[in-house]
Amino acid sequence: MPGYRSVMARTALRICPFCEATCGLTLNLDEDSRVLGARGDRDDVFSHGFICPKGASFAELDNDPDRLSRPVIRRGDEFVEAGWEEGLAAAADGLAAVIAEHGGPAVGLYLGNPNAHTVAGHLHVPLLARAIGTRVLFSASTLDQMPKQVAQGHMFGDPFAFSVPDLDRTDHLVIIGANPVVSNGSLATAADFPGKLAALRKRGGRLTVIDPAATRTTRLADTHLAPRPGTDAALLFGVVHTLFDEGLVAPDLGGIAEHVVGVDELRAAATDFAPEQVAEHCGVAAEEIRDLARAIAASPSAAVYGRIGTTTVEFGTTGSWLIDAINILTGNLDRPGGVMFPLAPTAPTPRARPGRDFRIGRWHSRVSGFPEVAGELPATALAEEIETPGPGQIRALVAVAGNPVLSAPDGQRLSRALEGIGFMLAIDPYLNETTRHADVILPPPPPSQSPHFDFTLNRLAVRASARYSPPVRPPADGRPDESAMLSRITLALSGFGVDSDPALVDEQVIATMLAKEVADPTSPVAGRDVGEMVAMIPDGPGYERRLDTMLRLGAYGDGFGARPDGLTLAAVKESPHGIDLGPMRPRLPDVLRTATGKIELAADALLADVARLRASLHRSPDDMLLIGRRHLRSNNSWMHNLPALSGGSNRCTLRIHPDDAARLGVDDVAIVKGAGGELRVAVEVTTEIRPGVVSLPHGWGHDVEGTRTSVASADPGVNVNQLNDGALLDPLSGTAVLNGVPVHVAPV
Ligand SMILES: Nc1nc2c(c(=O)[nH]1)N[C@H]1C(S)=C(S)[C@@H](COP(=O)(O)OP(=O)(O)OC[C@H]3O[C@@H](n4cnc5c(=O)[nH]c(N)nc54)[C@H](O)[C@@H]3O)O[C@H]1N2
Ligand SMILES: Nc1nc2c(c(=O)[nH]1)N[C@H]1C(S)=C(S)[C@@H](COP(=O)(O)OP(=O)(O)OC[C@H]3O[C@@H](n4cnc5c(=O)[nH]c(N)nc54)[C@H](O)[C@@H]3O)O[C@H]1N2
Ligand code: SF4
Ligand SMILES: [Mo]
Repeated sequence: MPGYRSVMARTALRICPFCEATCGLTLNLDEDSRVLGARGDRDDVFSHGFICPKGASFAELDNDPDRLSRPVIRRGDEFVEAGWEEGLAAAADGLAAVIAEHGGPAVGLYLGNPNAHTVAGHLHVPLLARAIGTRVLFSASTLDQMPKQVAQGHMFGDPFAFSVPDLDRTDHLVIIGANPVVSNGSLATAADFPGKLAALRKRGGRLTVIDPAATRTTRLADTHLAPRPGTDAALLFGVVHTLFDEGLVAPDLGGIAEHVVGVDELRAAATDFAPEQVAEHCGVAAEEIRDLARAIAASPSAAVYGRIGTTTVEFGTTGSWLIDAINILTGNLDRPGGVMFPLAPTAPTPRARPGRDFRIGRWHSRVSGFPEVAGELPATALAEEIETPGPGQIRALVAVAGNPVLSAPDGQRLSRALEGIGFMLAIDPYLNETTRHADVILPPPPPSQSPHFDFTLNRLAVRASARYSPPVRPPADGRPDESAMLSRITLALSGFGVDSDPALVDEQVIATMLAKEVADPTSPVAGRDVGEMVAMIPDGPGYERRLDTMLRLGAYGDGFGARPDGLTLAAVKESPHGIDLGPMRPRLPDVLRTATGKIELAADALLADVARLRASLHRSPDDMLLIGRRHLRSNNSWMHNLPALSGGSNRCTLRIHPDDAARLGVDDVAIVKGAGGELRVAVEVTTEIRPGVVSLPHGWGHDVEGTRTSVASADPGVNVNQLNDGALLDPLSGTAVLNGVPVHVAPV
């Protein structure tokens, strides 16, 4: 900062909220607790000092002068700053007016990616949705991992029963459609992914990567297969076929056969997918597919792990299903070195509960009739639900931590829809491509002034730990934290004043949670007195009191004194570098929630979609297929405003193979056309991509009017999702096809 001389006064520990790796950071603070810098915390029990360029830019992000520090309210074409009371009242009144006239279901919610990282996103957003009285919910999940959740729902009975690769112990890691050396891992929370891949090699293990592009991760691989985008499900069926065909299925499925049904049905479904039948379609030799099956089966342990390149595709759910089917058939589910089910510190104490078959379509979207999936509607349906008149039309939107104008297909259409919406509330620190359409923006405090606990990512962690970071200082000048903001709007919509104490919301939740527990004979606190337990929770902000309650009732918890050595928030606070809770442990059958209590290896809903995959084998290939990529110094759409992370090469360029570039006659600039629009883009000719495929990163296109992101706007890039009209979905999960999108590439 010009003219600002800061001297480091102290340090504070804080878990990094910028990606799924959850690294422990040490922040350098000045005497006003302003963040001066960040480094990896070597004593952190989970991350042991690892840090990446994004974490290292913590100070810039925290102090970004473009961050909003006060509410802004739209007055005509302008935003004006307002005080907190006024901003919160405007938010609550705007929503209340729409609810009064059109009902709660006229309010839609869009929840973006950082909700998986914030305390408020986990604890307080669901309560706001309930107070509004809406289930018209959209999120980044249907631009991301929903197919895996649906597959898990059908197989394990619980869409949140995440199977995670045991990175620290596996002998053979098979990575499909992920680039964790750059992304730092996703749906596999592990700090220092590069170090874990090096350790795998050092212990004599093997790495196979399946990706149409050459990446920093494929460079470390023993074997790299480069299929045509969107064909992984067929390739994986080729592997399943080979396992049966060559007698490679593990005896007794590695010891879990008693928990599995559907082996014969899966064998039958794989009949038509012999490697020889899928090879040409996938662009991978049949012998390579057979070798992959043999190598997985022959490894003492193996973990097949799929990410974005396997989910945001036409057959995303089928691919996610087959990944775990291979893990199961080769005896690698629920055993060390294979894929396992993490047990988070806030997960309830495991106990037998009756199951029910997972179903989608408990309700449907109004315009296109898309089935609800895990309580959500497809993000690609948001614009039409706002645009289309009639009963149930979305009249108001609450967008929390999301930028769908850039992250979802056809942002121009969504922008137009948002221009005409009755009321929009954004809870977001930036005035960006999406929030510029809001009537009220409420900015949460910077990360250093927010608490951090990984409710969501602990469920995906390759090793269990309990770590909590309180805010390094509370926000000043009466500024509410994000939890308080949400709670106060929740209270206002529930008939209390917007100036009510936000803790009321949390106390109500705690009372309800404990009442349910004491009534459950299998609970560690069965039959206890609720009031006595409430009195045991230390004073503090509502989110801390709820966290303490969850930890104490949880799998590692003290059961409110029943297990004196167990976890409490106080104990976690006494260990600021975290408490290690050990490697993943086998969890079958406790984790299963299907009606049969078994793993459904061939659920009807999954089998029903196989015909569509079979038909795709005979489609004539498209001219060019577009895929995405990520950059180490970028994070979806919202970190392009930090000087330390901007500039450099290979940012928002179209990667294309030299053969294609020559054939199509493109050199430094090209026109790319897709169903949703066309873009003029800088070209990067490289052999690091398969012929027939081009790649562009997402989250760019910061050249629209009316935003306040000065650094990002100066180097805006193009919005890849404008090429996509959103018509292509994985029908089982409502997830947008963002990889393997047909495009035309031509010279300017
Ligand atoms: N073509 C293509 N499109 C993609 C993808 C792709 O691979 N290719 N990837 C998809 C994936 S995986 C995802 S997850 C989505 C992401 O989609 P979104 O979640 O819609 O977009 P983000 O860019 O992550 O936007 C995050 C927003 O949260 C705000 N924010 C940051 N911190 C906080 C906070 O603490 N509190 C609040 N309230 N707000 C905060 C930021 O300012 C920003 O506006 O994009 C998807 N879109
Ligand atoms: N630096 C950085 N880190 C991030 C993010 C970021 O934007 N920047 N975003 C975060 C988020 S929200 C997420 S969800 C994670 C995602 O984490 P990852 O899934 O690891 O993300 P990507 O780096 O996009 O890797 C996807 C890979 O899939 C390949 N691919 C594309 N299509 C196909 C296909 O059809 N088949 C196969 N087999 N491969 C394909 C691409 O070439 C690419 O290398 O990253 C998180 N971490
Ligand atoms: S890897 Fe992820 S969690 Fe770790 S420092 Fe980087 S952004 Fe933060
Ligand atoms: Mo994501």
